[in-house]
Amino acid sequence: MSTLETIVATSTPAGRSALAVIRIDGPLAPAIAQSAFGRKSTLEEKKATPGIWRDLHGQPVDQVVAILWSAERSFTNSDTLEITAHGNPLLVQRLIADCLARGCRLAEPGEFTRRAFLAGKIDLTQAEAIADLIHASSERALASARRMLAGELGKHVASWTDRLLQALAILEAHIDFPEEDLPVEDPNGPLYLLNKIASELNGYAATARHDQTLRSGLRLAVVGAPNAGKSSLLNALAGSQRALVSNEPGTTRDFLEAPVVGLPLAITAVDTAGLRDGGSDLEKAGMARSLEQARAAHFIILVVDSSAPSPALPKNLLEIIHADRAMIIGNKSDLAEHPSFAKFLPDLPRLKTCLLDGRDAERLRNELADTLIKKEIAPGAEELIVSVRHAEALKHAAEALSAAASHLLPPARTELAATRCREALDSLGEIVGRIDNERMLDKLFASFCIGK
Ligand SMILES: Nc1nc2c(ncn2[C@@H]2O[C@H](COP(=O)(O)OP(=O)(O)OP(=O)(O)O)[C@@H](O)[C@H]2O)c(=O)[nH]1
Ligand SMILES: [Mg+2]
Repeated sequence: MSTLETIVATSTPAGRSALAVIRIDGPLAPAIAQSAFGRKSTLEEKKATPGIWRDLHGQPVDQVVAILWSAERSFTNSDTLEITAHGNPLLVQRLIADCLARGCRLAEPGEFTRRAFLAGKIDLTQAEAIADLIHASSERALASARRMLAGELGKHVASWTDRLLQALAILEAHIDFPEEDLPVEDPNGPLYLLNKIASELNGYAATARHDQTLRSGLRLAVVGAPNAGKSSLLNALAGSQRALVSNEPGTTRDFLEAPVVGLPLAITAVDTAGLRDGGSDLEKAGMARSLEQARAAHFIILVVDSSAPSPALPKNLLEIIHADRAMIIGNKSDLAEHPSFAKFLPDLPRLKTCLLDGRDAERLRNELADTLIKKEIAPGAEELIVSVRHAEALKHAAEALSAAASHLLPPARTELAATRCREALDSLGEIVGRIDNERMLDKLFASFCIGK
């Protein structure tokens, strides 16, 4: 008899919905199914079975569809019962209460996934990817989570581990037979191998700079002189008439935000008050906010009326505009270009647009996305993004391997090198969860939803 407890939770969000899914996981699941359904034989495995759920007192609770998974085939490696009920919170509450009365306890956040991990069905990177998949708020975040869930990082870790074990075997042979020289010059020898793996690990660790971007998205500040077309640009990015547009300079007084549509990234664009010298106290307060937004943004779009003399922008704006995190939109391309435009901040990437209507909106979005990727502010489609937790372990492993490599240079201290290699192996093991650290697992799974 298994000592595992049987847990229960609703896997769908609280509130009213067409359907609600309740999961029961553990050794009591088949017996609960049988008793609640009042059938003589157990439910047929993996088959959706409709029936009336009756509580312990024989009272009907709801008409449900149940699917039973045996331990061998379930996600968690223990017997699982999935019930699809009507999505009324009262019904869900009664079903859960009945499961508790039948010996279940409420599941902790992420406990189903934790069971799958502890049973070895998935590694830790895949467990984390399930939470990321649920919380992803852009196509790119979804794609990255999907690749993680498919075990891509886990496969890399397995390959680094194999190659490292090969190098370690050579080092250990040398410790046992020190009279034989270490093949330090050999391009397939341990020195080259350790340096090569260290550089691969650092390469993957560097992708974590995009981890936060994928989780929280990017903020884009739209700044420039009054009347340049900032609000028209925000509307083009948002795909709706979010901001007021008028030929009166100083239309936008306060900043306003809108999500950028049509891109695989989660980007919030912020329209701001036009910046110029002077103005009323109210305008000045608006301009101070524009600068604040520009400072806090991941990227700045400086909108310029390309048909007019270049604007005299405040010094404190120019100070924060750098080619690595800003671009110029030369707007009003339907009008003749003013000769000063070509010479205005020539180091910045630029794009000319006409924002009178939607004609340039798509080109604008695509160019913006390309620039963000080129400037490494957003991840490209082909990148696997590791999390900050993965990156720390990768960097730690890479440091240990570089140290190991330096111990192999004459006079070789092979034992020290071998120790550092083992340290690197431990760090790689942490990524996929080959560790015995309950506290770390508690913290990690606590960020999951209940019912996952
Ligand atoms: N000819 C031309 N006019 C444009 C273009 N884009 C915007 N405008 C016009 O320029 C004026 C100012 O546009 P807005 O988008 O309100 O400019 P803004 O930079 O937000 O202005 P403030 O909020 O006042 O700082 C409006 O009359 C727009 O119709 C363009 O590409 N060509
Ligand atoms: Mg405006």
